[in-house]
Amino acid sequence: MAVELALTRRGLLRASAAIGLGVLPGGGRTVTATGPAAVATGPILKPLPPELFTVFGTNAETKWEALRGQGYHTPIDRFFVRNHTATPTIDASTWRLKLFGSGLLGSPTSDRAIEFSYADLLALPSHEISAFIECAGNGRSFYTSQQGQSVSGTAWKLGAVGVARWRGVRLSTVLRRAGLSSTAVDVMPSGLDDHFVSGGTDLGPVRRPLPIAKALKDTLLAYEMNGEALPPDHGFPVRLVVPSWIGIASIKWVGDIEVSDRPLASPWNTQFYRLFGPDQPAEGSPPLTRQVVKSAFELPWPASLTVGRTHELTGRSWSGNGRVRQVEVSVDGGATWHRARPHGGTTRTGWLRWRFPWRPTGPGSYELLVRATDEHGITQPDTAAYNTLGYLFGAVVRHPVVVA
Ligand SMILES: Nc1nc2c(c(=O)[nH]1)N[C@H]1C(S)=C(S)[C@@H](COP(=O)(O)O)O[C@H]1N2
Ligand SMILES: [Mo]
Repeated sequence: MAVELALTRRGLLRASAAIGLGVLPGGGRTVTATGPAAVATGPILKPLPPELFTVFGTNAETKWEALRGQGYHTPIDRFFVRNHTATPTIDASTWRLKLFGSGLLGSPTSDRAIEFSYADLLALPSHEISAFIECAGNGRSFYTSQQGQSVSGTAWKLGAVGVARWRGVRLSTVLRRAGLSSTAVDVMPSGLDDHFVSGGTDLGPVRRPLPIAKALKDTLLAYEMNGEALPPDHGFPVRLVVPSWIGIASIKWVGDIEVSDRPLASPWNTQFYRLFGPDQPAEGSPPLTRQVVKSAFELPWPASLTVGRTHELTGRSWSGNGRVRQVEVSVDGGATWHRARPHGGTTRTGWLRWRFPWRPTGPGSYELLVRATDEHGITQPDTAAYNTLGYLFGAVVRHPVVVA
């Protein structure tokens, strides 16, 4: 209880700090609907030192070697950021979460929405989970470098993923307090960041429908990350955390949530975040939901290791289907596989850390391979199913290493 109160107070202090930022001179950008935003110095506010991140425009990828020696959770200073536009600075004292739509009792319209303040949410029963957030496009560059296929989108390696401890209110709690109707089928959270403009078309705020079953199952409205108030880049004051699902489901800077008694649509479940291409259904796959099984070494890309000694290779594996059960490493291009040694446990929605001692036989160029199998017996394949937008690259990645 004491801890709870302390964290709440810290959250409010953070909120005050954000209010302070809101009055810095030079404000130009405004956040639609709920309040003013300060000018961002760049699309991402936190420092992005080159030893921790690779920057791609409005996005920053975690360098895997920066996770070596870190604990189970990805520290905030090295958690990847995926912004369609730019991190807004939101004033938590005037911010309101607004719920409306035909899936709520009385079908309130957006101008008569049910409102929750930041303090209202902090006062509701809180819940904490460990969960990864991973971009659907994580690993996208390997479609090209390993499979010779052309794809569009950010050329991530494997660093568009992180695991954090998220605390907040269950979305189910807020939906029920708002008067959830038994006829609701979809909810659609909408971000307060700038509208996303693609090919000259304003696609509106970043938003994506979420089926009511997933919304009620384990989705969180998070206001803390790793015990701190949610940082601006990760969705302050409140974001969704949709465990095991592709990152776009976890809408940041939530302003409103439409609750509907009929299926909802947005560009993020129609033109993006579905599989398109010759091997896919003509109209495209259904909207993507869960992530696939993946593994990564905590090594630079490429890595350099010294000859004549044993190196402790380390890494992490995760799956959108549940716990990772087994991890295997190959140092001979996939001819033979050896069990890696797990340490530290895992959860259904997090990852598993592992180690593998390796003594290179001599100097030269190597490719290190790692593959995981999850609790459903699903193992990473040798190739990933091609799709033009480069989503869900779950194949074994060949990590280049020079031994000298
Ligand atoms: N409002 C809003 N929510 C968003 C996004 C965004 O650009 N705007 N990006 C989404 C995508 S594509 C991903 S992968 C995750 C990234 O979360 P992170 O930046 O906290 O790592 O946020 C999602 N939520
Ligand atoms: Mo993403």
